[in-house]
Amino acid sequence: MAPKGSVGKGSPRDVEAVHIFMGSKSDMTVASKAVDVLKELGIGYKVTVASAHRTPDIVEREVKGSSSRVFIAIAGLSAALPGVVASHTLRPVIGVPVSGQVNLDSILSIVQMPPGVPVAAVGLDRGENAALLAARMLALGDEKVQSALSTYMQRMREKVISSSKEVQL
Ligand code: C2R
Repeated sequence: MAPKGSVGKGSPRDVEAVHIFMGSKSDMTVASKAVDVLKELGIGYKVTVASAHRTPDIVEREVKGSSSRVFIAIAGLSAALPGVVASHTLRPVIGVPVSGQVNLDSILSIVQMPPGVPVAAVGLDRGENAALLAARMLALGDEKVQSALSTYMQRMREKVISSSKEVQL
């Protein structure tokens, strides 16, 4: 039975609201995309390298001891990590497949979870979308995160509009 654990109290800005796991240090470029977005939105986070295959005991300990509200799990190849994180918690888990020689291996490992253990999946290497999805979850209970997300969306909109002007040759 997965424990409920204790979720950190206070604003997502003041606690490690998102816990990012990566299966290896080699996944760092994908994790950096998530970290950049969380920093931009002012959301607190923690990053851990731990592997369901190589250090299963550390994954279990880190998840069960985490006070974060949402987990992001980044892994390539046979990506068991997001599913194993989800098996140790009742909090939402977002999986990020990492690209490699095959690509479908990590995508299917994350998308094809058995019934009863849900993992939300974003696209290949889409660390920024994992962070934005986590932010949307946190925004349900926090107006400051909601407003930071609105600003982010507005900036994206302005970028598209200005790039449309740039291509008027
Ligand atoms: P190395 O570069 O360390 O050999 O790792 C990692 O996420 C990484 O993308 C190669 C790839 O193996 C992945 N890995 C997993 C897991 N642990 C490591 N998929 C896991 O537990 O699921």
